[in-house]
Amino acid sequence: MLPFSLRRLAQPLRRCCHVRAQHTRPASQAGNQWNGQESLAENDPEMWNLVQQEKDRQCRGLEMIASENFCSRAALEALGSCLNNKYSEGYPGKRYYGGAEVVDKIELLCEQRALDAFRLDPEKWGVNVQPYSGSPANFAAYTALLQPHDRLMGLDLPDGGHLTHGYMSDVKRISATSIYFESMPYKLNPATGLIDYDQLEVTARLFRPKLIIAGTSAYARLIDYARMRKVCDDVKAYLLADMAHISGLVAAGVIPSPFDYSDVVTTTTHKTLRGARSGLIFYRKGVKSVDKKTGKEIHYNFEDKINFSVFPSIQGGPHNHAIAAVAVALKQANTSMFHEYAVQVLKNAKSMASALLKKGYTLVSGGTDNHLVLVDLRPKGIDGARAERVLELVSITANKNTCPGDKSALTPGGLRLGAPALTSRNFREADFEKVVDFIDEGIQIGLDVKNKTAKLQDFKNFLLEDQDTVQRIAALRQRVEKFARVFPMPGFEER
Ligand code: DSN
Repeated sequence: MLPFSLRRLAQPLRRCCHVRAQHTRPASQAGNQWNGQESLAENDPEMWNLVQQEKDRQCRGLEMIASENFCSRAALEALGSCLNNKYSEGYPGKRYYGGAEVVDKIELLCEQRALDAFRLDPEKWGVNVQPYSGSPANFAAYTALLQPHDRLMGLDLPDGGHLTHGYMSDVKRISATSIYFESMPYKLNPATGLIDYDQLEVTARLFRPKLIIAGTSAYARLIDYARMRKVCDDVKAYLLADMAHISGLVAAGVIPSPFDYSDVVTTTTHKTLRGARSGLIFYRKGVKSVDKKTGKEIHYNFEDKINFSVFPSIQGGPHNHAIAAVAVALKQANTSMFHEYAVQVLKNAKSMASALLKKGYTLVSGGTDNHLVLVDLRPKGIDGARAERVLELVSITANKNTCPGDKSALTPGGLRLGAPALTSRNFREADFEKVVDFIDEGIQIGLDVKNKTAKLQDFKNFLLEDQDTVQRIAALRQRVEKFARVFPMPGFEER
């Protein structure tokens, strides 16, 4: 048997629990000292109640927002842990604060799992796991690769791109990525709904960007990375893939990987990847080429630039709790169960697409090869804003989206519908057919109300005030919620 002192050293966790037990003495014995041990429900019932309301909304509703998902309990446990408390500016082994030995291990583990999840050779790829989310990740990557006012090209936001891909309107630079850099969009071919690579090539030759972004947030097809690489090589631009929407599908290997063609790859971690809300930047490293004359190796120089850009140029202390939770999700993403999930996401999106087509809906690009569909509601005589609102009232959450040729971002013609979240609740193809039935019923209500009202605000008021409509909505909502509630929900039981 170990002497008492050694036993204590061998059982650090138990000691910690012992200390905690002392801290949980009733307030009367502890002299009313603050100990931070009260649960959220006890300490802040108002907030607890709101969290429970949100949990209930998620459980009884049909979550169709293509960028959302339901994070696992294990990852949420890491997210809601003591790691929140630690400051650790810098990188593992090079911190500006003491006490970072554990968070160093956590960050290194996350990096290793990120490379493993995407099957990347650590000699050829590195990763920064500190970006707070996708937008700062993109801004940090641009700041690393470009000088202020250098040129970049991304898919236009109304065509399914993203704000951070350089979005500006006709009259205003909107995203910081168009304020600090000069941006030129590429577009979809309006006839096919597919990225117009020919036009991209022509524009790139004229605009001479230093960076081209391959990434989307409302595009139902696969990206031709090889074609984009060729354009980049022609104009000597970097290729940055923003795989935020599809990174879970890439990790599972069920769609082509951008890593084969890109210099840098960014992603969020909470969409199809199903982790905590955070961001990652992958960059090439190692030998880029060999000088033919001298035989000297030329190396990629992204690593230092990207790390410096994330910290100290743009961010401060890393969110260690998020990094740990992402590491948990990345481990999950490397399992056969996650592969099955990703396969099912694709099947469910296809099932949703064919059910919508059967009901006479028009889909941008005519279908889907990934996790989402973009419904063009204009031929039906309604817009995405009206559809979004009426669906919200029947507990179906989706978002309005521009379609090619749309003029207004406030009443665009499209509705974006994604399969990832409900697939995490074990929905299968037949369930998605049922979901489409509900969506169609909701849109019928929307059409009836649109015919009786003028402006969007009149439409919204009518939905809440016209008794017949209120009853139709309530009846449909009841059926939607009865259907949705029985499916399992990842995460904590009650929060
Ligand atoms: N807001 C995300 C989306 O819905 O696609 C992108 O950042």
